[in-house]
Amino acid sequence: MTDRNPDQPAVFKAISRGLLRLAYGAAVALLGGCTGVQSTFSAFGIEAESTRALTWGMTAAATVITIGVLWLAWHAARTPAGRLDHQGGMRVILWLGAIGPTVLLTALLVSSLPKMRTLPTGADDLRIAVGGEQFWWRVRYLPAGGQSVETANEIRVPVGRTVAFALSSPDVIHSFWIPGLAGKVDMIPGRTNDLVVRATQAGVYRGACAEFCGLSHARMAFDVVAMEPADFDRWLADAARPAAGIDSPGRHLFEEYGCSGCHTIRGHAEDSTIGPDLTHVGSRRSLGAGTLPMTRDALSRFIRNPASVKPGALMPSFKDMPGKDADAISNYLAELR
Ligand code: HEC
Ligand SMILES: [Cu+2]
Repeated sequence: MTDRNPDQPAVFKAISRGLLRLAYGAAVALLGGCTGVQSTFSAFGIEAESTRALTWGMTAAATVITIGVLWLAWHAARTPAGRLDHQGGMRVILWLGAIGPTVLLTALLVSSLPKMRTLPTGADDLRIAVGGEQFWWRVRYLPAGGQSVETANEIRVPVGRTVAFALSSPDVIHSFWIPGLAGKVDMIPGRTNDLVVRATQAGVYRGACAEFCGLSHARMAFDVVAMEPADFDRWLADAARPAAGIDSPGRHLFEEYGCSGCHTIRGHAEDSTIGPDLTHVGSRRSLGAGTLPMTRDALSRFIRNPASVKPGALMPSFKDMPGKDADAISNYLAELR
């Protein structure tokens, strides 16, 4: 090592001040995105909770290691020439370059292996089949011993019970992701992937498609409602019922415009399952897979021109439909609760 440079401490101070500011700025920017309905950090399921714990653990370890290495560099640069020898350097490499990482990575592997096991499921557990479609979600509840119930674009789960999702796709690859509940699982045409979860906290969260699947991939989200088990049972029993006996102009227009050629409204129109089931569409929190809030205005807008809010949506537009017809249909659909 050459003679100590008298300017070095000033340079180091400037560098460390710069690094601190950078770290602070990055932390503020990053942590700002860490809360909310669609965040791994707002965990409401045991899988996401253990992922979060692992993330914090790894972040803490990385911070300690970074500070240690910076300290070592600082120490080496400040030590007068001749005081550091080759053997000391080799010892540092042996401990910090070989033994340390081996111990650390082994500990990390051992502690994360149990978390990678899927939860055990029993015959009594609720199964929910979810199909990723361009660009919406077909959701079928298959309660043990009960009748199956089809809905769309919203998923409800009971808190504290094990739920097994069966994930598939009829068209392209989608990815099912509820960040607060569990990791992503791909939905692949021709096969069924399982995802077993257990929610720990009631609340309203959000999931999204996490694999580019076409023009409106970014408009393919869904609301996730974790409910107390008794509330969930009541809700599922309600959802299983056919639509109420409404007799409004909108109901006839729904037939006349051919909407029933693609949509099922159980009890009113049972023709087709090409598009989302609309039996209780009015009770959903959002419209068009998380694209718009569920209001009558949004319904009218969506019906006349789906592509204006969802480019590439596989529902034809009804641009020539008079506004009053669209409103009548919207009123009818909003009443389907
Ligand atoms: C050719 C089939 C087809 C026809 C006909 C059709 N739709 Fe659709 N509809 C779809 C598809 C596919 C979607 C899903 C679009 C998306 O979100 O990407 C959809 C979505 C919807 C939604 C949103 C559902 C939700 O869960 O948010 C409503 C409401 C709707 N359609 C109403 C209608 C009405 C009213 C008509 C008749 C005027 C109609 N549709 C005609 C295929 C069709
Ligand atoms: Cu998708």
